Amino acid sequence: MRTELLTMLRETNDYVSGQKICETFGVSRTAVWKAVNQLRKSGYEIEAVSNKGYRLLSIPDILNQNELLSRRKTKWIGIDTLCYETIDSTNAQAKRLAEAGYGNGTLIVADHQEAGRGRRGRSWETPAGTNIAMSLLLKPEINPNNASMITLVAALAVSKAITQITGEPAPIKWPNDIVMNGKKVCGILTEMSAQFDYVNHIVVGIGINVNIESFPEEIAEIATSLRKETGKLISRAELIEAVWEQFEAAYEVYLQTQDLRNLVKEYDARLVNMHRNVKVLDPKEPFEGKAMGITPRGELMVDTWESRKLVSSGEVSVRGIYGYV
Ligand code: BTX
Repeated sequence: MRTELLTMLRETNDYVSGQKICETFGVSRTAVWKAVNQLRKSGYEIEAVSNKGYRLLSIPDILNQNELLSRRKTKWIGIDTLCYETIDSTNAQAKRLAEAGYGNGTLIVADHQEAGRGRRGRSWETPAGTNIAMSLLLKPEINPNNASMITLVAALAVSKAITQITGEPAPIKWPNDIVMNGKKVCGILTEMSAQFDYVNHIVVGIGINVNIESFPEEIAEIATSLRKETGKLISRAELIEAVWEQFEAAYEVYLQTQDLRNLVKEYDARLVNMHRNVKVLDPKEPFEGKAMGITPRGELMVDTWESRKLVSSGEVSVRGIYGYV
């Protein structure tokens, strides 16, 4: 009931009468009063005025099930939403839940990760109280060869959601980092469990630096947050909702063709590398060229002086000639 009550209070700036709440949920006035107090304990400021009712004055920046579910507008993502104050890694937890039978669309969100994972064994910092760490469990009927493109779908969704919430551009650094002013504000790690021709499950892990103001020394040069770039305090729950709404829409387009042909234009429009010189750190043979956008399969097209090369994600990193972007 707390979730539904929150939704109800959030939908209006005005008072909602105790009577109306009782009738809507079929509960007693005492039950309403208890629910209001529980919400207050979690940090919500709720005013109670006799003869008028209850009014929501402020919403804390917390990530719990009530807050996320009361904002949920997605069709299928997050029907099952699990929130943790602290966890090793939301991706690791998503995998454990997948094996325990949780279904397509399960969303795992944590306030703090103790062993957040980056790509290729790297780590990802998620200190408590300021950032977003979340993973979506997918069980699609697709060819495993097409799965890596889902990372680019997620990057597009995050980029759009950040712009929707902050009003600022949030370009994509191919394949799946979101950058602001040349620094990393979001990382995405997609992991898959598959047979030869069958996907058991896919986990899309997204880490966003939201309200954090300073970073550990090792990453201070390359990392930034929405707070630092926009000067605004952002509601993490609102951003989470925006990301998954955007993801649902883009993922539906991807599923129709199992590739990015209908998303290339939007992706390229947000690509920070577009028409810039890049260094492709291919362990076999590093090379330089000009980035020309992505193919419908999500490869980066790089024109060298002699030919066009297609760079697949997963194997190589791409850098700007003078730095990270
Ligand atoms: P990546 O391998 O591209 O980036 C990891 C590198 O980024 C690190 O080696 C470090 O230099 C830098 N880094 C670490 N933490 C941060 C940070 N908070 N902000 C900016 N740069 C940082 C990117 O990997 C993929 C990251 C996915 C993280 C999500 S969080 C939810 C889910 N659970 C989980 O364990 N991982 C994913």
